Amino acid sequence: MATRKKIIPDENPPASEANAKTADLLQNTESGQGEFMTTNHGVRINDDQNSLKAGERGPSLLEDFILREKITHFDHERIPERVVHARGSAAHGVFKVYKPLSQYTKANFLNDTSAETPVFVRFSTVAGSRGSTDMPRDVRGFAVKFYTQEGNFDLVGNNMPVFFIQDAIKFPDLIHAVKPEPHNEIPQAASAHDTFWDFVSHNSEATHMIMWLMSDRALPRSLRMMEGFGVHTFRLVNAEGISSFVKFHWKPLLGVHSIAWNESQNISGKDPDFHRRDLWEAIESGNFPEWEMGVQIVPEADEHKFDFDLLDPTKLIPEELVPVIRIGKMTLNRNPDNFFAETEQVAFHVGHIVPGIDFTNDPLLQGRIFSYTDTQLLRLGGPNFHEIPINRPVVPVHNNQRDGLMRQTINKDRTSYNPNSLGNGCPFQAGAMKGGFTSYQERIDSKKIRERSPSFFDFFSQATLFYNSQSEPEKNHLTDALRFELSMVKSIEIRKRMLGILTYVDKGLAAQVAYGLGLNIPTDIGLINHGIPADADPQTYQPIIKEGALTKSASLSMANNVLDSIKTRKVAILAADDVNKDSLMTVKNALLAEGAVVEIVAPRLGTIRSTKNEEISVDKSLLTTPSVLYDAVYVPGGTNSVATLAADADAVHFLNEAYKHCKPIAADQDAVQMLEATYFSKKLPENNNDDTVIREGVVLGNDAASISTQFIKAMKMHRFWEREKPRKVPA
Ligand code: HDE
Repeated sequence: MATRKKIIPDENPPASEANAKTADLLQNTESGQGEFMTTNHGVRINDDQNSLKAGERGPSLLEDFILREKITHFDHERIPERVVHARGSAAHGVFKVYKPLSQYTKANFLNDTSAETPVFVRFSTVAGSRGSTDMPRDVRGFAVKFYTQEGNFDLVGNNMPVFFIQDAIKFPDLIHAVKPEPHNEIPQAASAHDTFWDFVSHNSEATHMIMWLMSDRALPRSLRMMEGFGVHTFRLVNAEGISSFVKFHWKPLLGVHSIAWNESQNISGKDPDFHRRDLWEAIESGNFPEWEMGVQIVPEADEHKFDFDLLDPTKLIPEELVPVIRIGKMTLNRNPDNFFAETEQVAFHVGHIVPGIDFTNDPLLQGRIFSYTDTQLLRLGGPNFHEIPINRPVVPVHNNQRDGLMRQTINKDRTSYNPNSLGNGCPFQAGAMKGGFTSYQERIDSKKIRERSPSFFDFFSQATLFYNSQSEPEKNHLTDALRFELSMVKSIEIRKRMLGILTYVDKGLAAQVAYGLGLNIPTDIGLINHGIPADADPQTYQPIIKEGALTKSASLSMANNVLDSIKTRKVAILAADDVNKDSLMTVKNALLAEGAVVEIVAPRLGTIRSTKNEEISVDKSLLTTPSVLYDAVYVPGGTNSVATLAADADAVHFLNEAYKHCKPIAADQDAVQMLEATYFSKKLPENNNDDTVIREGVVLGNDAASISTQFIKAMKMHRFWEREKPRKVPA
């Protein structure tokens, strides 16, 4: 019989044992393996498949408490989904700091290099409902709960470093605008509709974020291959009480990669759980996702040295101005045991900070501090959501809070107030010397006003910086995204207003988008919002480039990111009966040795035969698996295998689509018949007479070993976006 692990909340383990016990504490596992079924009150159930009836064919009886308990529980199994970030996936892991950061912060988990701080990380999309696709064009949430020895620290960030609005009071407007429209609840998980662009076109402070949202950053290849950002400027505070400003970053060790928009739309149909599955499978197979935590630190004295305001969440600090120092590593190494108990019930809160970390006066951050408790009260049903196992700290909780819905802790003491003498004054206030949290003593001497600082009123220069920093293919994608989204908007007035705004980012961009919309850039658009003189003429306006300001920032383009690994990339090997097994295995083994995931895809399931009559197991059939679920494709030789595939429309489509989405493709020379069946074969650039030919990511050769080498080289490049425009495939 399985033993039960029971949690007694006020008997949390001492600090030294806490790490080891975290997994147990967080799990409260009730697997039921080997146990008899009982009611919720522990009575053994004789039969749970037949309700109590008056006779074999008679009516069910009201006294059937087993039926009623089962159905009542079922009727109450749903809680309100998150108002934003409803669609999410999560994992457990650990964080380790590389070097003590005592110069900047006294936070223990950023100083103790021997500590493995447990974390729980939830990734999410923003606009869609809980059951929506993983693959919309959207921001991704990147929320990390650190269970530190000084209490929980939540870094509730996104995969983009800036935000749409500067002040929290605008958040409900932003979210009302992007969510499905209220009269018909259309469209699900998409920003391409009138209300969103209506809001954006009246809210030019969103322009920088719009550039990120229209870029490929909104289409991550994997949750494991995207950056994370704390967005706001926070404070670090050291033991002497000296504070520095800090921006938090997460840098994925697999690099930052995206997919094509057309691909993303297809995946939504073929596998709407694409990101969730990818994360789950990577962890199950031991390919633990890793990120390095980075910090950009700005001494307090340098607060006003930038040409933007550090408190403005629509601005980033270019890495050229303040480098990102990598200070530690996070590894996700365990999937949740139960989606609802952990991923759904986890409650993040930007206000969960520990000594050594503090807030700034960013008006967006300030509003969030209020919002997150409030939302959990509604979503998790009362003030005791911190007692749900996934939300509990690994250190003991002692205070005078009592009662409330669903209270778990059975407090045994008589006093629940402070000061007291009946309880010997317990629990004591720690005071700063014993690790009590003290707020940074920022001096404030000002009038109460409902206004924004003029230092927040440059809405375009960082949008221009972002656009200018993109590679040509990235710029093309951004233009196409804007054309797509604004074409879905029905109101011509909104489209025109957006063209006006884009003019202030880059005139060429605005002109290209205008062309796609069949519109001219309007001349009569003054900007409703701050940032541009009301009488500025979009036709003659030049973007503001401040003196000495950067014109490009390398880290803003994914093209400059890590391109040195094919670890966990998925490769399809297309094969049919009479395939050349030697080639197939040589390439497969070379890919596996580099850490790739390889699947044999054939016209049907079961096994296929090799030319030497050996059996080869098939992983997937063409019926269920499209090319959009893979990063690259290889076609081994074997006359009959190639002939079968060349005559199979699904196989030919597989290759055409992989080419369209700019993926590496490899084939044996004697599989060339298969390539010739494709649309793109005649469009390949000239053969450059290399032994193994690699042309815009298409590798063709006689020798499987050198095909492997070239194919792996091509896969490290991730995608060959430059083939996209001139050689577009109509698939
Ligand atoms: Fe959130 N946000 N947010 N947000 N947010 C929520 O909290 C809110 C903002 C972010 O995986 C909610 O538990 C306000 C910025 C993530 O569980 C809610 C404002 C950033 C998640 C809420 C913001 C975020 C949330 C909904 C403007 C990036 C998912 C359910 C002042 C730095 C966390 C919940 C998870 C979730 C409010 C702006 C990130 C309603 C009022 C900026 C990753 O409380």
